[in-house]
Amino acid sequence: MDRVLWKEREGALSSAPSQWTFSFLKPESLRQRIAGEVITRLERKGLTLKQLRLHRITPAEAHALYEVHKGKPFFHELVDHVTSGPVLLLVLEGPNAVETVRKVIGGTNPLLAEPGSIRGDFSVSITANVIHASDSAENARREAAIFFPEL
Ligand code: FUP
Repeated sequence: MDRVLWKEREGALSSAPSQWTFSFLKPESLRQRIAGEVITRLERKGLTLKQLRLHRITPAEAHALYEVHKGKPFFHELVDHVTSGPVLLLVLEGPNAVETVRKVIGGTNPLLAEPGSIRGDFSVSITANVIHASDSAENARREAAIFFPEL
């Protein structure tokens, strides 16, 4: 991108309110070695990495993270999956970060996720759908606090 276009884009982005959100790359992203590409897509959309940590999610953390899904038929499979290997925890900051990240990621179900979105391009399973991102600012605070209590 040339300098003028870059400056215009930065200007347009900076007029939206800045916000942060929580996300993590699920174990299959690291197994498939697509972590760098996923992060690049988020950065290209104007998001800045504020925190980044390789982590093995414990069953207790997974239960806290997905507490709204307790009792649903997929709950145990989901907990088993996110605890099955290292994940990459992220805190991302940028204009309308919660909404922007959700848009870049795409829909939950890989069959319905938009082509061009991260899940639309990389995910093959509803549980192993490459990346998680908070769906509201309130949930971002709650979820980030599980892994980054200092925030
Ligand atoms: P999302 O916010 O897009 O990750 O989606 P949800 O909050 O609806 O789902 C949370 C997690 O449960 C996702 F990783 C997908 C998983 N899930 C299943 O494994 N099976 C289902 O039928 C629905 C969701």
